[in-house]
Amino acid sequence: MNFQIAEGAVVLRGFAVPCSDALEAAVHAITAQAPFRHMTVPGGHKMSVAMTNCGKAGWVSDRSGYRYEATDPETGMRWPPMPECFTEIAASAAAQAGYGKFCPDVCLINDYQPGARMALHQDKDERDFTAPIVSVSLGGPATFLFGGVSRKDKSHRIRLTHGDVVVWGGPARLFFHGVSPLKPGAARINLTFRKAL
Ligand code: MD6
Ligand code: FE
Repeated sequence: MNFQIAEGAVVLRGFAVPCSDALEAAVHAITAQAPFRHMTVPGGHKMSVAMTNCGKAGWVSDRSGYRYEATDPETGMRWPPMPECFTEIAASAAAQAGYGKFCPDVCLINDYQPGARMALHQDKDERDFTAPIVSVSLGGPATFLFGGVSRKDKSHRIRLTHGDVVVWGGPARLFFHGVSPLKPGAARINLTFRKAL
């Protein structure tokens, strides 16, 4: 059931299941406007996870670095607006985890096909670290890695399945985390909601 991974970080098992059809339909509509793409990291290689965004800005990476941009570099257009069901699930999950009044302005949408992974990293491109991050998992299972303030800290391994939500903030806001390579089988979509601007 629900549990705390560390002070400030909780897993809400199945929290998004009741609205998962609406969330998936909204992802489909967003990707019709702003398709998933494999972004390039500053080192020059392409990420195995494909990404897109919705909201007032979107997280982007290219050879010059990571940042939030108001427009999609692929199309030059604004990112699609954040659907109401996105804002609602993010705010209600944050409240359930003890973070009141969370109002995300960005949702990064990650598409994991089998073999795709996310190396250990910190989320530190946002302006305000007092707001938590809310992460919604849809589709196939994945192993989420959750470490500590230092890259060298030992990671917990947490299996996340369809509808699970992780809320991340306070003393855990800058903890290292990642995703192990996805097993063959069903693809996974992850929504991460941030107050980035
Ligand atoms: C993922 N998630 O689960 C990648 N970041 O696909 C993240 O990088 C992440 O789940 C910050 C907080 C929660 C997360
Ligand atoms: Fe992250």
